[in-house]
Amino acid sequence: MELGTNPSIDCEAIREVVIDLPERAIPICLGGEHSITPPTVEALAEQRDLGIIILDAHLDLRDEYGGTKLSHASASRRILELEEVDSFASLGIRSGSRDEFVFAKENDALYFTSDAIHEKGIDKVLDLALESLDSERFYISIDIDALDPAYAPGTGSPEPFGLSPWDVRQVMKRFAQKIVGLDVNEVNPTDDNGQTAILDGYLGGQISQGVRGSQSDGEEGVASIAGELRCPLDILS
Ligand SMILES: [Mn+2]
Repeated sequence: MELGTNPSIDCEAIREVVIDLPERAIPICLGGEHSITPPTVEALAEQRDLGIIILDAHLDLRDEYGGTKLSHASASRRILELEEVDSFASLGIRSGSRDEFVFAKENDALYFTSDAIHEKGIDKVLDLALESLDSERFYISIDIDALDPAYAPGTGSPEPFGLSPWDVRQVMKRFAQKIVGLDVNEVNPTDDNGQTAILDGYLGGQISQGVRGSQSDGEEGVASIAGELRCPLDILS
């Protein structure tokens, strides 16, 4: 489906489409704004227990932004308000207002900074996250600005000192067998020289093939994620 520019209409349209999907379907949503995530999560959470993993430079915990509660800057806040969601973590955080950090602390919103991922390594941080998240199935939302702007400059609010593509690929590999939905958002072609679009295509397209493969073929499918992403390097060598 293609969306317009009115968030309230679009959010309802997304919710209606996702809630009608068969349970075995894995919705993959390409944004567009990060405001595509809350209605997708809401629809999926009504059907099953699921944890939420957000990759983002920003906390997105503002109650409203730009005069709307459906802003990209409020995406995580809207998700945390859903009664069905009690398992949530965001990774790659390096930006937020004082109020957002206070809200996170007061509401036990789990987040890991990009500094923590750089210092501990992504696998250690994922171990810590999984210890706290009591879910078997996960929805993963990738705000492309979670990545360092050196890798993904084509986005509206770039923040330096971000994640590497290897970090993000490792998240996908660790969760491949548990993913029930995925989105990649906040890609802005007007600020891009093509490299952000390439990552967007890999994350939303090729990795989704690996996710599908991993859930139907077991470990072999998980390996296929790395296999497909290695292809360009294989060609170079
Ligand atoms: Mn962001």
